[in-house]
Amino acid sequence: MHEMQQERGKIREIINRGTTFLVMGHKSVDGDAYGSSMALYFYLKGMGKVVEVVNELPITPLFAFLGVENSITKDIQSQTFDAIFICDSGELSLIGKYPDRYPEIFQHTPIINIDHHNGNKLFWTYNLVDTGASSTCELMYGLFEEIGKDKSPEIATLLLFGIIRDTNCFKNSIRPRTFEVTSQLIAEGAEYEKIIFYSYRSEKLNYLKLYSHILENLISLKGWSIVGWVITKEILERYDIPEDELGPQLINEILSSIEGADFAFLIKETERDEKRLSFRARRDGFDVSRIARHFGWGGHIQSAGCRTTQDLSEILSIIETLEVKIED
Ligand SMILES: [Mn+2]
Repeated sequence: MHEMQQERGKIREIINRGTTFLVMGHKSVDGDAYGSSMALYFYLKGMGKVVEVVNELPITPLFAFLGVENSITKDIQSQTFDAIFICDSGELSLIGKYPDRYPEIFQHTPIINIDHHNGNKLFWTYNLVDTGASSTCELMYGLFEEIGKDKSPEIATLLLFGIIRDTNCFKNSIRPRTFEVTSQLIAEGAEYEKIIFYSYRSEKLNYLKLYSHILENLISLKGWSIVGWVITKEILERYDIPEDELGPQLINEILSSIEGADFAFLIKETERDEKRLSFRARRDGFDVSRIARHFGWGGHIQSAGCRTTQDLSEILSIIETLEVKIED
């Protein structure tokens, strides 16, 4: 904890002294990566800094309800920055091709990593990394506290959005600090009800029909101890669902709620010849990040993801045979 405090102090100094910053989260941005990087973007702008926020992939329209001006660009405009912030990603490979496309910038700029993923390599210039945190947004709150400038209700909403999405509405990875931060954010004007309404009470009818299809076509491995489902392009077309709108909700709300299952998986075919895999443990004692790490990616004990170009049958066999039960 003392080290975290020191690191926050150093980052505060860099922010106070610098003028130009680059902010990014992992590509295929989720609520936490979006909330933390956009909150940081607005916070730094509010301090009079010049800030760019980038992502390779388009942001899902599902985040539009937040009403945040879309400031995310695909390309980096400036040549130099005082620091690069990488939010919610413990690996350089997850932020896309920026280090390859802009080697000058990445070789000569301090990188500040704010993250909570297991397996973070801590090889950044500054590491505000706490794997016990619910979300990167929870850690971002601590950094803003350290800096001490007031947050707008818009920033508070972005941070709360990340916390709610990463904890799946306070079901996973929570600790007392999560609720302290949540309480403060609501006091600062975060729109709790709006986040809940649009995240959990706005299911479209075609999605509910898809859920019925899923339940009819579940894949079960090892009896019913592992359950999952494969999203193909054909299914997405049949139910008229954009590819980027489907993923976490399905596995959180449907697959990992099935009685008797230890963990659940979701395999999604993407545009390229690649598959996106998500895993959720249904209960304690199972570390699904082991499977994601097998494919060279990572995540948390209860919730992890990865990408692979391997065949479906190979993937299923790995999921079935890899040991994820945590030994006592
Ligand atoms: Mn996160």
